[in-house]
Amino acid sequence: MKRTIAITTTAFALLGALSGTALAADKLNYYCSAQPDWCDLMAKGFEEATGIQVNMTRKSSGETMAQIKAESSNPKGDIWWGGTGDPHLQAAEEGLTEPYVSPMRGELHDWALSQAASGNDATIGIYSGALGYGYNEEVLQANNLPEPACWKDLLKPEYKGHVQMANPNSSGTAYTTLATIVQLFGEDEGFEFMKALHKNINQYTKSGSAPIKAAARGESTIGIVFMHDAVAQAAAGFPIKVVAPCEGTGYEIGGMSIIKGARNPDSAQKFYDWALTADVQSRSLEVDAFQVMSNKAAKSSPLAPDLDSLTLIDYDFEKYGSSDERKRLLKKWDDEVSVLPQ
Ligand code: S7P
Repeated sequence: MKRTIAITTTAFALLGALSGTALAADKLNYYCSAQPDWCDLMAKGFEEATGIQVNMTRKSSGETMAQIKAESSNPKGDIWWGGTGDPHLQAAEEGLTEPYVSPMRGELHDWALSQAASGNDATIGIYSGALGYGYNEEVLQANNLPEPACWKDLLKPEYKGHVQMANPNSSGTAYTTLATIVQLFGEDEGFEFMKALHKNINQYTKSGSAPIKAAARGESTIGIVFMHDAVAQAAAGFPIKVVAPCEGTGYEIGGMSIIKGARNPDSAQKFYDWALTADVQSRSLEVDAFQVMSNKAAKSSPLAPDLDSLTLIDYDFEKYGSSDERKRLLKKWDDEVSVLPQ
């Protein structure tokens, strides 16, 4: 009797393990840090292309990085797609993501591969876009404000309460802003800039693109965002003017990484290869995502900011994506900028 129970229990355990494997192969826990409609499009597109069931969590870049770190002893995510490259690089350095060399690499721009090299193959570039800002022309006129054209224009006292940006702890866009200003003006002057800018900020949002959405709706005037996110609002018909700051500007290389200890590693690799194809990357235009895509054959929109015509800084991704530097800059911003009265 005891033996029968033992055999039956073993059989059930085996059956459970096998069905667990079979089910696991059909799932993908997908963390997305790009704009929500693009995240949805990718999730549905992958389900349709493969039959693999996708469970999606959408959070900003810094928040996703924090979640992956918090879950590292019991990982729940399989793949992290989208969001600025700096936190992807930090995750790679901290051993939170898994090296993978995709057969799609030959189709990618050099900048996408150099991101992989910086992250020891535990991340890769999927798109690129320049930082800048946008403003609502109608709100600007209604408030008799001059048209800003440079980063330093945003410090003028007349813009008090008119500028919005995200919090660099949660948002990759805002961390790119902080790192850009430090690289453009040097650390001391850069932090003086951030302190002066703080006086004009009406709100630090959680999400990086929220400031330009608020400006589009007339709830704010100027939003510091990636230029492609400002172009998306203009393309949607809002009176948004896009500014490439006169001093020059930084840029992002958006990332994709497989999470270390992924429960569904095969699904994660399938998604990774699929997401690097030209056809899939070209679908970004369906949701007005105007970044430059990493597959050389992906289509681009005539509305997309032309990165070659901009004055871009030589953004040091290795340094500003390193764990120590990112933590140090964010702490300094928390301690010296965010606490100041406005
Ligand atoms: O998809 C648009 C975009 O601006 O969103 C990403 C961004 O990091 C997500 O928002 P957070 O700033 O809140 O992290 C960018 O990578 C991307 O270009």
